[in-house]
Amino acid sequence: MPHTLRSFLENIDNRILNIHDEVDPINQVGYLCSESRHPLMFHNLEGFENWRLTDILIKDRKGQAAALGLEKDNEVCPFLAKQMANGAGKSKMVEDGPVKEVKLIGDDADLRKLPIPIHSHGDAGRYLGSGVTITRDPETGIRNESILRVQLTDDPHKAPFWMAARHNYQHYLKYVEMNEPMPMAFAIGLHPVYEIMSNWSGIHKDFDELEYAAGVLGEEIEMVKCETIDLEVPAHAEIIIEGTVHPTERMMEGPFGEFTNFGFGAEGPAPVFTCSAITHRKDPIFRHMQATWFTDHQPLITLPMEATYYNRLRDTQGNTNVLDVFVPPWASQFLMIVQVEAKWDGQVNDMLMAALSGPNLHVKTVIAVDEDVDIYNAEDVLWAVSTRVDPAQHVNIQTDCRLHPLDAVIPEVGDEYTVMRIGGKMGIDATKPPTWRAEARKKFQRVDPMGKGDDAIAKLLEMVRQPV
Ligand SMILES: [Mn+2]
Repeated sequence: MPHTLRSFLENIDNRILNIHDEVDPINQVGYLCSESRHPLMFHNLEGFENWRLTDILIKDRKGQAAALGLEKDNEVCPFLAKQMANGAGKSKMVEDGPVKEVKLIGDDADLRKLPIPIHSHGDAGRYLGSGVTITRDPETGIRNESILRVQLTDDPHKAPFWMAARHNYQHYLKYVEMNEPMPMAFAIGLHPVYEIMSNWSGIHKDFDELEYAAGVLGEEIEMVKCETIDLEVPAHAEIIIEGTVHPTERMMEGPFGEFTNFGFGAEGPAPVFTCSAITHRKDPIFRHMQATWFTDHQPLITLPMEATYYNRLRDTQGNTNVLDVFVPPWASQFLMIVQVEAKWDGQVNDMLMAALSGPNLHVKTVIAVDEDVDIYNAEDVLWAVSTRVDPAQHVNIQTDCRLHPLDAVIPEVGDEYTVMRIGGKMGIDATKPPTWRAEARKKFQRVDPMGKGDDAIAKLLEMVRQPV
């Protein structure tokens, strides 16, 4: 059985909060998703009969572990890193698939009829933030996927979108050069591993992100031909939106509340998607991704980042004992915490520089901590920063680096289609002296409260730890 959104929902069935009350998806879903600690399924969408909407599937390590078929939280990053190091899988063409059960072509393909929410107060309109965006390189024939933000308008078929500087953008520039419309499709509602890997930013000369995800899952992904454009899309998606992007057409796009928690930073004239077909399942589930603070939006991007950096940083100086990497969702993806056990002096600083110049533009601050610090716990990490850092020795600041286009505090440099920013990056070494200087390292050993390790007090321990 292929890995689909539905197979994943079945796996986490006992964790899903099913909401049968009527909810207005356009105006009410955003806050509910943003506040939820549970995977959500809305069964009763006002104005959208027959549709369901789901979100908050992989917000925490528990959901991520479920997507990867794992038991423990701290297996997530090392496991994904290992699967990614094994390389990409394959895709195969099939004649038909469930996503073709309903076909809306031409005038019937009205984007406004999908239960696409408004994410935040101040947004320019309803936004599709959960479409895996598919384009193909006109020279190499290799597809690319990413997840872009797409704004609905009063026109049923026109949707300006923000062309972030990713591989899809490079395809677009080639079509602009040829002065031809670019075929583009959005796949909504896939198994989360396909959504996660669509946000991977590495180089891929002979495979695409969907095939990479198929490798992680150990399957071949089945693709079907589009109805109105020359492109292949996942056969088991819930919804496919097909269309083209004209090389010179522009509409105003934004503002849009982003993962930074700001609504500004990339708004302006933007390329326009013209929808020519929508296909979907008979009883479609709209997979939403709410773009505000600490929702699925963050881990969708940070998971492949964490795994990529885990592999990359272990390679520093040929062999660095990196234990885990965490890009905390509460820090809007710009901060990375690396848990490491360094053997030699200088090893942590080299590793920090490798982290600061990695494949993702997000990483602005990197904090290195030891094996005795819980990297998922902000208080513990800040304890290490507070007690194991001499700012004069252990903070490394670089200038004139390229940073994420949505990092609004960083100065902007001009470009016609997208936003570029140049500014500083910082590495903080909050680790103890390395293991080869055992005496110096000992001074930074944490003390344990008396009684720790005594099984006789386990029950009392549970009691005192209860939230008030
Ligand atoms: Mn790519």
